[in-house]
Amino acid sequence: APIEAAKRLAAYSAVDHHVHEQHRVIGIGSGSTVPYVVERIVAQGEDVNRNRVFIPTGFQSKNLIVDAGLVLGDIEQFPEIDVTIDGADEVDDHLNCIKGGGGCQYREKVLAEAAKTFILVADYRKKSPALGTTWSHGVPLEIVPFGYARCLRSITALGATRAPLRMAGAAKAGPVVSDNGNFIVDAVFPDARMHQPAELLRDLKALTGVVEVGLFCGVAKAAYFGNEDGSVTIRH
Ligand code: DER
Repeated sequence: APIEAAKRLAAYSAVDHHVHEQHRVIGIGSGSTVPYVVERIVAQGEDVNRNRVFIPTGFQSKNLIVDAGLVLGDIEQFPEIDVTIDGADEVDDHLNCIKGGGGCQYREKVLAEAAKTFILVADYRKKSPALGTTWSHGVPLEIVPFGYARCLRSITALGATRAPLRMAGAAKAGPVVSDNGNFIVDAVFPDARMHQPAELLRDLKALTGVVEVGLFCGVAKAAYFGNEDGSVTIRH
């Protein structure tokens, strides 16, 4: 499938450029692209991986590391990360990105900020001139359950046209609960706000009850996109 091949391309290229012998504390993100990151790191061999620890960004990320036979590390023990590699839902020309499609944006942002180098990997669908162009599901937010109705009202007052709780769907009656025990909200804002992500991030973070926002601005050092034609686009 072209999209899976593009994910693998991006992931392999990012690992080959940014994960070398001297990189020993490695942050692993969430989603369906990062399994190819782990695959490429495992292929570097047991000798180099024996001296590394891998920090997860949630339940799925942790199981990726454990299932690959890599050494699991805790961010409290390894607060300085050499390189974190993670996926994204949409990336603009300035490397601002929407993250949180998988509801892991809180721990993802902790690991992104803890890393000397934070790298995004994605297939061609995520490459965009401005946020909100290809990703129409809004900005994923993590909010505390206590007082969530008031919090939703404050998000709407900020200009969100829709701010529904992310529901678990058929899997379970009721809302999705994050790895941190909070609710996820997908807040849709008009393009004018999405095109100024740093300002929107600042306004959202100021709201009582908002724990974290799936807007990463000025964090990524580079983004690797796998293309349909088998080429890789690297944005710095
Ligand atoms: O939730 C996230 O931010 C993840 O990184 C995810 O959105 C990436 O999606 P992917 O499955 O396309 O890699």
